[in-house]
Amino acid sequence: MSKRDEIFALLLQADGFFSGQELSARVGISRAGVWKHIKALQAEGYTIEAVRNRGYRLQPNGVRQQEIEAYLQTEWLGRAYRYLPEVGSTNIEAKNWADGGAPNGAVVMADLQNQGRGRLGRAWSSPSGTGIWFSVVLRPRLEPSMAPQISLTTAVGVCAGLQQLGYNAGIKWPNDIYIDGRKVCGMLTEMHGSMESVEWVVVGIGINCLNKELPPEIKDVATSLAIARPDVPVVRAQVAAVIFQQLEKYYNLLYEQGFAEIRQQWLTNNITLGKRVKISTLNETFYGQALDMQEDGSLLVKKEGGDEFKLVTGDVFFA
Ligand code: BT5
Repeated sequence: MSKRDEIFALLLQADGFFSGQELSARVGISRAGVWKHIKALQAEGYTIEAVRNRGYRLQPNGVRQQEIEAYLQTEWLGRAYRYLPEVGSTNIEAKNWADGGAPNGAVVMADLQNQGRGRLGRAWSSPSGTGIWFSVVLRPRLEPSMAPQISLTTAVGVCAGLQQLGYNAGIKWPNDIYIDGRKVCGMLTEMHGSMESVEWVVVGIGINCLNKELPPEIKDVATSLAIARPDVPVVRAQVAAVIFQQLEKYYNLLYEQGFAEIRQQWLTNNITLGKRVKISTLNETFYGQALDMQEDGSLLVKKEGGDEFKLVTGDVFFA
């Protein structure tokens, strides 16, 4: 544990103020050194009061490992955990960690991504102090053709977690999570392996949590937990831990029982089927009605004019 993590852990455990003198003695650095780390934690977005003769008091409003662990009930997902205050993209960090031997279930979490990415190189807005931006390393025993199942399972897990927390979440094909007709969460799945077997899958998940406002370019199509339910206080570490648990549950189910039950859960919670949609693929754009999500994860669409179309990759808009 770094000195900063040690200081953080002591402040987290303290129920109230913790004296600067005792911090310096316990961690084995000068009081000026303690102050330097307090400033750095404040720069990470933590609210830490400093009061003469009383010491420091922390408001745990972040996503460091110790905060997550206070809520975490998983066996394997999120037990190996790396927190980075600022990063380009957690998917890139997780892919590097996966290549370097990260265990199944390892998580990279950031407070701020300055190069957050969506699919097809689109930007993902990930400001500090607002969301949970993380990537999970999975080492499933699956054939590469089953990768879409991982994405759909991820959607089922995140949706279940948000519902458990009291949000009216639903899944838009393939794996966006919506509340009240707006996107609250997106996912980016990347994979590495041979034709026969998957070596690792990195699932990147971004959930808007505390944002009271969203950037102009997405504010009409996106939402956050705080916007969706201003009456519910949002603790990001709790949101993350609940979602880790639901993800673990549904990945276990996928590995143990196959895709059929996951598909049922997806169907139960989807907001896509039966709707009039605009489909945009690399080659064409058309309107139709979403009919079914098939065993291979594709979306069956009845095109306006008659033909059925099997959508494997592309964007779906409600029309
Ligand atoms: C996605 O792409 O929805 C995948 C987003 C994955 C983000 C996570 S965060 C952790 C990990 N690290 C990364 O770098 N990425 C993953 P796509 O379906 O292509 O949607 C992208 C579109 O969503 C953008 O073009 C915007 O219109 C919109 N968008 C951008 N930021 C958003 C946000 N914070 N909330 C809702 N919508 C957003």
